[in-house]
Amino acid sequence: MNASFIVIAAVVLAVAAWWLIDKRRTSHVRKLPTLAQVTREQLLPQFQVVALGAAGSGKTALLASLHHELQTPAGRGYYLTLADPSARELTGIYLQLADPGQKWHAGTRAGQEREFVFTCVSRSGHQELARITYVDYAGELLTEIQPDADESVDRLQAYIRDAHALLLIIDGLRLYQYFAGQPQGAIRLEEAISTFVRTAYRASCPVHFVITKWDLLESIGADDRDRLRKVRDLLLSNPHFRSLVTEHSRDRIIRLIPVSAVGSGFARVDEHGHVVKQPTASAKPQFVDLPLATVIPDIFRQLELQTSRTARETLLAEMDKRLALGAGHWLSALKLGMAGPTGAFIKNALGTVPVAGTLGVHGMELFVQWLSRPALQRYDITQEQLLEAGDVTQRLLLARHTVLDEFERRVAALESILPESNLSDGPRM
Ligand SMILES: Nc1nc2c(ncn2[C@@H]2O[C@H](COP(=O)(O)OP(=O)(O)OP(=O)(O)O)[C@@H](O)[C@H]2O)c(=O)[nH]1
Ligand SMILES: [Mg+2]
Repeated sequence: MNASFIVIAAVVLAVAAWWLIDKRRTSHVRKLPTLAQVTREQLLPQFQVVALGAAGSGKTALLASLHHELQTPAGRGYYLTLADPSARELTGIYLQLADPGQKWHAGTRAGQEREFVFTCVSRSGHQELARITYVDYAGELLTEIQPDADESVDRLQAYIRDAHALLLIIDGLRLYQYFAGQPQGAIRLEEAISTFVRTAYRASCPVHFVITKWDLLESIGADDRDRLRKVRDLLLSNPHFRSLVTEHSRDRIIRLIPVSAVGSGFARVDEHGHVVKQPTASAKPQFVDLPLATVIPDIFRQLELQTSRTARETLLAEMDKRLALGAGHWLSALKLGMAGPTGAFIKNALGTVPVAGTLGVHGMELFVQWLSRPALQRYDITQEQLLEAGDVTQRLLLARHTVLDEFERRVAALESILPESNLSDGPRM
């Protein structure tokens, strides 16, 4: 009796120990859902963009102008939707911004910071393709000690940690002051660069330096390219900035993007150094779609640099084989078949590449689609063939693919008009 009790107890203990060890071994492996388990919402790849910049550097104006510009397709294959009351709020800010008869909008106060969740929708078929969360906050949180703002600062740090792209805002007014020989321009620029460089060094996602108020810089060069070259040379003359670019450009994407929320001739700097609206001007925002259009291609280019070459080559060889059998075979390999080649590649990357973990399964699926582009071209597979071959889920994949192509073309156009915008040595288009 005593002996059998000891045996039973030993067996129970051994089973419990095995269960515990197995649980610990598998608990860090993310359980991937099957298609039947995921809802429509979960099927959408999610991206988070955080714009960091000092108070008054133009973050809210850029956001409002970007929303205004992208709320209809206007010649693009996609547009953005935003739910109320956020949409109403940004529309209100843009209308005030673009009205030469009204004062500028008020600055964002600590505690007023918000997430704006945009949905990227395809023009044809109005398919929801991805969610892009954009965080707007009070610039003082970055540089000043604010009483009672600890919670806001913590939230901002969490956003930065989870960001898929960081937009580091360089105030064009400071650059204007620098080129006009005013000492406060150099001082503020130095301040902004040292704050940013610290953050950018720690980030594992792509980093875009966004130059706001581009319209104020017209006098520094003959055209956009000449102006951007001058701004890039100035930034690279800062040893911290130069060191960031040198260190990170091999496996990270670093970009320089000029934007104007109001466009050429809308405002000027008066004799007191204030930015004033011109009474009869009308707003024509310039390049404001770029901070968003470059996000997804840049994340993917960076992932391409960071995922194992062998894993990528195995996946692409498999995709190639399927494409040789026809469009339908390729599409079924892309669908949430976690047992197939896509699934194996995604599981591997989720465990080993920093940005992949935060992108999740559907962001990574989109990445696999993006990687297959050369094979699609090689087999000369047309959109029509793909559409005929696909079912409803596959059409969603396809719509995502088409918009991704458009983002890519926009990045290619940016790099051909303004090659100085690419600060990295990484692969170019
Ligand atoms: N000329 C010109 N001025 C701009 C532009 N964008 C912003 N401004 C000016 O910069 C000011 C500040 O812009 P905001 O968008 O409020 O700046 P912010 O970074 O959101 O500031 P906080 O909310 O205080 O952190 C505006 O009131 C305008 O005077 C632009 O594209 N061109
Ligand atoms: Mg603001």
